[in-house]
Amino acid sequence: SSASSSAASGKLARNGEDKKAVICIEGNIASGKTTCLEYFSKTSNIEVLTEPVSKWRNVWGHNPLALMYQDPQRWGITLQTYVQLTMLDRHLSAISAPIRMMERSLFSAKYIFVENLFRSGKMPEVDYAVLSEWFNWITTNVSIPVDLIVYLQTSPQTCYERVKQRCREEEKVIPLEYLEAIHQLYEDWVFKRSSSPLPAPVLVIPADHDLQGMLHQYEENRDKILAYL
Ligand code: DCP
Repeated sequence: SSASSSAASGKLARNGEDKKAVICIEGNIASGKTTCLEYFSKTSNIEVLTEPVSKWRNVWGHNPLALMYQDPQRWGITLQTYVQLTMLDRHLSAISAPIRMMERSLFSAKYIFVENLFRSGKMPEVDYAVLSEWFNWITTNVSIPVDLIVYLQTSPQTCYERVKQRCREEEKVIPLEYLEAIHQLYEDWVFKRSSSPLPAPVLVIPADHDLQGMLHQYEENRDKILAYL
């Protein structure tokens, strides 16, 4: 974003440090974000942060991810409050390479997942209000620079098949309609100006291909991604 790049050039002017770039990999559940990050982790100068999903499955011995899927009305806010904290922690952690790639962001957690719970009637308005106030406070008071969003664009059907294939226990209850709703929110966010604000420009990568096809996509887009920064 222009705000983050001017902040970065200000930093450059003050202490001669090089600008560090942050890329967020975004996409539906099982769109292949982890594979993408694995591919780029082999590139020098890029540090890769995976999503803190293991934390969402175990906080003090509790599994808020599983609880959310079992009863979103009751546990949606519990999971999403913790997701917001863990994403904020990721965004604010010290960057050790010129380029950081991370899985999802504080922004998609709010604009896609919290939004979906609320719009589908699975989150009480008071929970949505409290999460929104937290989110607004954070984004007003803390600088969260993002330079590029890479959107792995899939069909909900592809994600549905991948979710079934990988058999993550918590996700066994996910119906196709859930993936369709997440898909629609992502599409609106990326392509519709009237939707939630984008923190950075977006590069779209078609992601319905099989593993070999995807590795080929990443190879082809590698220079494009690096050229953005
Ligand atoms: N999740 C959620 N709310 C969020 C973020 C994630 O409910 N704000 C859920 C969706 C998934 C699980 O957490 O069930 C893991 O999320 P991802 O889809 O990001 O992780 P994957 O491992 O599925 O990514 P990929 O398969 O693309 O590598």
